Amino acid sequence: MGEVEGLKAANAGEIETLRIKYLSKKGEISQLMNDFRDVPPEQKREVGQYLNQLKEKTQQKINELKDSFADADAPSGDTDLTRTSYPVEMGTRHPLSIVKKEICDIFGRLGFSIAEGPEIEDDWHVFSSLNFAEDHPARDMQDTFFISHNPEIILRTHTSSVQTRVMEQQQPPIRIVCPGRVYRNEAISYRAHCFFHQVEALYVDRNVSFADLRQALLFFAGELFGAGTRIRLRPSYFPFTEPSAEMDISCNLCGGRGCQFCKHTGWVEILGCGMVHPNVLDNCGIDSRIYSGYALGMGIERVTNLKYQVNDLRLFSENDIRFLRQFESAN
Ligand code: 2U9
Repeated sequence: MGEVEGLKAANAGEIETLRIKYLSKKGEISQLMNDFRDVPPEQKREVGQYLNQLKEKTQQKINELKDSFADADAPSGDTDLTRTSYPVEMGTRHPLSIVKKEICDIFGRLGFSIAEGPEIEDDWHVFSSLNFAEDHPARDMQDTFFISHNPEIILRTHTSSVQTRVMEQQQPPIRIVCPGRVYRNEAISYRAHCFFHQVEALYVDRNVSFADLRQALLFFAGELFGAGTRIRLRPSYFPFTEPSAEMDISCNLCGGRGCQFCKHTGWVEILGCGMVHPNVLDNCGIDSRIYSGYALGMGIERVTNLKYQVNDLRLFSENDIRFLRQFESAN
């Protein structure tokens, strides 16, 4: 039993009862405060002082009572040590984080290490060093978010800028995987967003060939989508790779027979890739007469959509726990 000058309480619950009785909005002291307006003017000063002191002292005594029970670690008579604890809700990893880690781990097994860089970038690292022509549409304000024009500071539109930074600072062999958020000036819909996430990989060394790229891609597809996943490479164009290709995987929903998901082709597009353009190597201080390299890039949202059949991009950034909880078992 705790007692402080007339106020007694046997436990924390009783202290709260006292607090409510005296100090809550409808408590006795608050009532007195309300009646204060009827006090004649000549007594207001004295009664006011008295009321304030009464309120302060009561609060102080209640605090002292609380302190006298504060040794909560020592179990008192009314502590039930057998009572079950409150359930602690476990959080889950975000689906994009799950897939990003899976992709990076696969490249990790091929000897790639992770490299990261700034999201706010300059024109050189995002466009010029990567062989984008002066009038390339990606440089346009309609496609890229500008922070300033002179000097040109932008939000990166791909993580390739991380690779250009690494190449400027390091001579081959370079074997890096670059995950990160990128920004594009797009209207938000179920299939486009103004930011999304990429993983890109870069391997530069002597004698790196397209055959090395193809073998790495085959390994990657089998690890991410299951053994037996087939790949096909279609010719494509990117300013920073030559030759360039897009990779499809055999549809893992219908096993390649054709379904709505793969638009009855048996194949789904998954990433872009190619041999690093010699201009890009030279721009970053790597001698393209000695070294060659391959690079590839993919959108994490796209891979996640394919793996988990998510059909609205906006779900990834809305933080609706009914959506996020569905990935508990994938953690
Ligand atoms: C350096 C040189 C070359 C990275 C590459 C792609 C192909 C590609 C897209 C996939 C879908 C972007 O997320 S997406 O919209 N990317 O197709 N990316 S090759 O090539 C590089 C990177 C860095 C220095």
